[in-house]
Amino acid sequence: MVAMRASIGCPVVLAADAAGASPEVQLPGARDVNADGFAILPDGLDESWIARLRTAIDSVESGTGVRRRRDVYAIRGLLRRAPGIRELLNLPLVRSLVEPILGPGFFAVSGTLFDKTPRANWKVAWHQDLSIAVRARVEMPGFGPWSTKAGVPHVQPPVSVLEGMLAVRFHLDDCGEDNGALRVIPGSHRLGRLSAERIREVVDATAARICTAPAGAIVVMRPLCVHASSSATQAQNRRVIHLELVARDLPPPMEWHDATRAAP
Ligand SMILES: O=C(O)CCC(=O)C(=O)O
Repeated sequence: MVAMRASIGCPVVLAADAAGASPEVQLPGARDVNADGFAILPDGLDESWIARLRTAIDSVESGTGVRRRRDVYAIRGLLRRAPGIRELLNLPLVRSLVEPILGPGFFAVSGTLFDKTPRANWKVAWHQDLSIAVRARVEMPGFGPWSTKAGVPHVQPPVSVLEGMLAVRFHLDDCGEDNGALRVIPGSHRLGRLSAERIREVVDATAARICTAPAGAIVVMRPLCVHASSSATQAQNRRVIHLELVARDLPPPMEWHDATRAAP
């Protein structure tokens, strides 16, 4: 199989293994992810892994955290609701991709399925991901404002916490420009937390990148990278498993709401 290059520089070649990575996958270097704020690895998971993840998602029953607009489009708490998805954290491919960026001992603090279908189509304006889910509300300098989502306390932490996070997105369907692809502003994660006005300025001043991705692709993104998502104009699913990973605990007594670790 011919290896495909990741969308940005300095690839690291990873030999095939039994755990689902395509042979000779070339990983983006940490330096490039840190420079651009995102990277696309088109040749990530193989067919058997895609099928396994689709099955894990199909088994999730509706309830709190499953948001419906006639059809499911977001399932939150995914690692708890579909435990099979935790296996992603043990994949050598994922470790090889994430460890150079976050360091060893990374763990997931959030897992969400985002889907777009003809009956559950949606879009998101340009924004940064600024909130984290925590175990309990604790007043600490630098943390705030607070909100509650599905009964879980959320807070905006200091920028230093957000800079230590990485979103890893596993595509379960082909996602072209017409299928609600993520759009990102390269390099914008290096500007810190931005006001709505600054986001508009940055978007006006910088060419956006559309993260088209085939099924099996893995997209990594720094949460501070300004991003948006358009509605799909194609009548097919756009399932993405979106995990947020970190390698550090929060300053005590603040604690992550959910910390799912890879098996040792
Ligand atoms: O999946 C998408 O297209 C958008 C996700 C998003 O905007 C987010 O995670 O903040």
